[in-house]
Amino acid sequence: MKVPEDTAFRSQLRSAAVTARVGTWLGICFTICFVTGLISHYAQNVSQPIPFPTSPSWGYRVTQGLHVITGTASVPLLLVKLWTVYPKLFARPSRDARKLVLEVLERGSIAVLVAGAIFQLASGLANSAQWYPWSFSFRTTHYAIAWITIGALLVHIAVKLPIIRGALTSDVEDTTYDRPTATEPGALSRRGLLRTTWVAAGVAVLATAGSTVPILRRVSVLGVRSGDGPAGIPINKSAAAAKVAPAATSSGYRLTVAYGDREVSMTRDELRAMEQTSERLPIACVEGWSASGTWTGVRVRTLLDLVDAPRGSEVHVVSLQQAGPYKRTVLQDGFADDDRTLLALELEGEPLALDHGYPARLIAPNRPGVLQTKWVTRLEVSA
Ligand SMILES: Nc1nc2c(c(=O)[nH]1)N[C@H]1C(S)=C(S)[C@@H](COP(=O)(O)O)O[C@H]1N2
Ligand SMILES: [Mo]
Repeated sequence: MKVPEDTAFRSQLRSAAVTARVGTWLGICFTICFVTGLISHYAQNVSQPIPFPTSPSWGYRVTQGLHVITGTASVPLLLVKLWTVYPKLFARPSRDARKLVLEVLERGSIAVLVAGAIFQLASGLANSAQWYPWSFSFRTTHYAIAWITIGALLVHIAVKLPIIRGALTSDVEDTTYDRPTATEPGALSRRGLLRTTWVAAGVAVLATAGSTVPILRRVSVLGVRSGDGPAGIPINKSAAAAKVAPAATSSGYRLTVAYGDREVSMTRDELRAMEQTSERLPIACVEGWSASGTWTGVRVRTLLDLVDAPRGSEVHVVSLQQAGPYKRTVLQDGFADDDRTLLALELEGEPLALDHGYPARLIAPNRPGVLQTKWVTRLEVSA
């Protein structure tokens, strides 16, 4: 097979005029994705030198919803953008040594950018579909590659800035920056291609946004996990998958609050007999879906007072679950002391479903869903 040369690609659609316009939106999406990703990563850090805020309670719901929506919209944008530029892969290398060095550097940075972008979108989409065909830690890897990708993106924008500026300030039909052989009309006009691209990105947004925005639920074919589950809140890990059913339904269940050598243990009925508080708070999963519910239970702060734990204490929340990364989470002091943070016993006026964390679960404002620990059996205050 003969490798084609870039001169063999003749469509006028493959023009910097198109690339720059699609690239602008891709850049916007990547920037939002990067910033909201940093927020999500920080929110899941155990140590938070600057305390993650507990207000607004829906903050993480918005940032993580945006993260997954902009990531999904990036898929069609990236595909179109790559399609408009890939003939350049086949361009003859320069004979001039100095130019050649610059070309190699530029192509190297683009290779990093393309590989990073594809990795981020593919791993992110797989993760939001709860498909984990890998053995590395998703969060660590996605975070590291994000920095590499955004760095390569900045270099790319800096290198291309004159062309980007020129292309964006002239008409979309302008041919100034076209390859000399890209002269044949395409299957549709440049405007038509751009419109199709915006529609594809829009469809991708609608198809995912439904897992966060209730009125979009019915059009949300990709937001599969939304709206099902008891009280309209999806179930992430079921009691069966977490292997907690016998312990969670046993009459031997106790909630223990421990601080130093002080310990208090209570049955679920004893928890029910304490002052009950109701809060409307969302579960906002890192995978993008979110849903609000009215939770009723005992304030975590009230429970900590039973063992005289001082304000400003960090609390370890321990689940009945015996294995898995979320069987034990850290509740930072800002969350522990917030009056809206509950050990919930009920959802929408009904006892928690076993899958939602019966007999008791943590629910705190503005907290990634992954840290809203279910089947809680122990609150341990760090002394
Ligand atoms: N013990 C335990 N708690 C857990 C999990 C888990 O795997 N084990 N999953 C978390 C995740 S990822 C989310 S999004 C929420 C979902 O709560 P729900 O299933 O009640 O909607 O529970 C969290 N609590
Ligand atoms: Mo989650």
